[in-house]
Amino acid sequence: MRLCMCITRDTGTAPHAQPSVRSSGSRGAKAPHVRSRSEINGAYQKQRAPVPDERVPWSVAWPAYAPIEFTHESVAKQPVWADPVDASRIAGLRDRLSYESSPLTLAPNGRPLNPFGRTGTTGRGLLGKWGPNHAADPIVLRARPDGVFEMVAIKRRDTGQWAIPGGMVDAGEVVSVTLRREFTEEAGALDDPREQAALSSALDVLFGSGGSSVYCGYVDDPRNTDNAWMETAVHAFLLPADLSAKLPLQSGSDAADVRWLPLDEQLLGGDASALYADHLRFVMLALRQVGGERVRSPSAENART
Ligand code: RP5
Repeated sequence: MRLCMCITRDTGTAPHAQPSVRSSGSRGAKAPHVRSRSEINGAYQKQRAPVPDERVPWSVAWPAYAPIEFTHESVAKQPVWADPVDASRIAGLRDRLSYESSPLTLAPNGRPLNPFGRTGTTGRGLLGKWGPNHAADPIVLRARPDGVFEMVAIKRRDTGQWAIPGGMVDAGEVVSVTLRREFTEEAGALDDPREQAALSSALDVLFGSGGSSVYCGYVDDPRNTDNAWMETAVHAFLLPADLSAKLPLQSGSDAADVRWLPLDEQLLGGDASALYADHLRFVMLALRQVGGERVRSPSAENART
């Protein structure tokens, strides 16, 4: 596993002084990017050709490969957050920032190729950008008196899974701003102005610390395609005990629910699909970094993918 600094898209500088784990993504795992080949996201039903594990890598010749072309209508109508339909007309596409593949590898039709291999779908699916689509994921943790950590988790509307309350990095936005904005939008949508003010000052302290940068790289996200994929920067924040009582939670419009999710042995040792995409793996990395020896859990490597 290589080490790197997470580089922000807009400044080209490292947002934090600490080195973070750079993606090993799904490379080397027994079944490479399984969620990127799944139809767990309802919009992808019947939109993927089956890709056996051994045929995922582009290096494996597969002349009969017949992926299904799919770009969701919400993307095809080209809202402000989406690229033009024709990738070959985008200037500088090859040099877009990626934590995984720099420069991007382009297919003869000018579309970027997923650095983790085939997904059974071409086009962009639900993703706006050709190539990497950048997100930021804040893992907010608190320790219970019995030593078990809890994390602020939201229930996603698309797959119904619990997830880190992360989201897309807006154009021109730095990761540190996205982390706080997404957390507030998804988990801190409070109506009461007094509660809102209390949350805001707690978040000043929490996010003001910068947290620990634990990962940057590919996400095995069920929206990925052969030509568009998710990458993220994951930061962990450990709440001091006095602050955790002052953190009221309320899910925003993007989330069906929000809660303090116990990171107990049942969750950490169980099925990785208990959390969205690669989020269980990111949580394991965060616990190892933030919790150290105090964490009672199997090691990150034991997480099933
Ligand atoms: C995942 O999708 C990232 O890890 C992040 O949590 C999320 C961002 O997408 P939206 O929540 O904005 O849909 O790949």
